[in-house]
Amino acid sequence: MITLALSKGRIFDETLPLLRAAGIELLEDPEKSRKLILPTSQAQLRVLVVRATDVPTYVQYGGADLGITGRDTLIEHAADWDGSTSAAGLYQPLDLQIAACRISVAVRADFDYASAVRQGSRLKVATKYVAIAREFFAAKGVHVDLIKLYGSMELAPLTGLADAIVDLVSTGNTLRANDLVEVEHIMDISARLVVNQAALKLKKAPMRALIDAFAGAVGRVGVPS
Ligand code: PRT
Ligand code: MG
Repeated sequence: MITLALSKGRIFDETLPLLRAAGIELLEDPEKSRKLILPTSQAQLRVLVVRATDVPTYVQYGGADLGITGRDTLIEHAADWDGSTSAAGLYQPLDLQIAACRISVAVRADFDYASAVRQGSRLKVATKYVAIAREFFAAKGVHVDLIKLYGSMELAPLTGLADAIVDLVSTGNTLRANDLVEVEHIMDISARLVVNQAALKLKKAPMRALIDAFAGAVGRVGVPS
């Protein structure tokens, strides 16, 4: 049996066409079913429905053989794990080119970011992506106080909680709707296939076949969101 960890929401929606292109159908609709382990049209493959931020953990410890998760989530997971940017036991063979976005710094339209950075002021930065933000501002030599949030980051500059946020941006509509402007593009993000290294050794043939099926599906479906 091979176990694939997925999270509901954005990544799930964009993964379904990839699975289909790889010849795999879910036998139950995860939006309707309360089951957290879903059978697929391939008897030897099942899907685990986990929280997005838990995907790397399941794969790292072997609770799942593979998983699909954002590069953002992978980097933060690795930093929590050992301070690195690549968690032990996690092999990352494939950029699936789905759930594409970027991670950026945004501020209120009336905040003079360039001057604040030039004058060496201490910047208050709110984010869910503490490791990515810390590394980015350290490399620029900008002093920051990081404030960890779990959602609705856009509120932080509007309420005076922070000067800036580090968050995912795709269309930019959310920033615009909240009178925020993007002032730095930190990195591009997309969903990655991650694989447990021990599982790859122990179940070599079926795991390789599945990874190859995903690789082929990316070529066929691979229109970035
Ligand atoms: O809610 P939970 O904590 O369980 O998980 P989650 O919120 O991390 O899951 P989900 O499904 O919302 O997102 C999972 C992954 O999708 C992220 O880790 C990214 O890798 C990827 N992704 C791609 C995005 C976006 N694009 C995106 N635009 N995740 C979130 N957003 C949000 C962004 O945070 C902002 O609030 O959408 C808003 C901006 O969108 P625009 O189009 O207005 O710019
Ligand atoms: Mg969410």
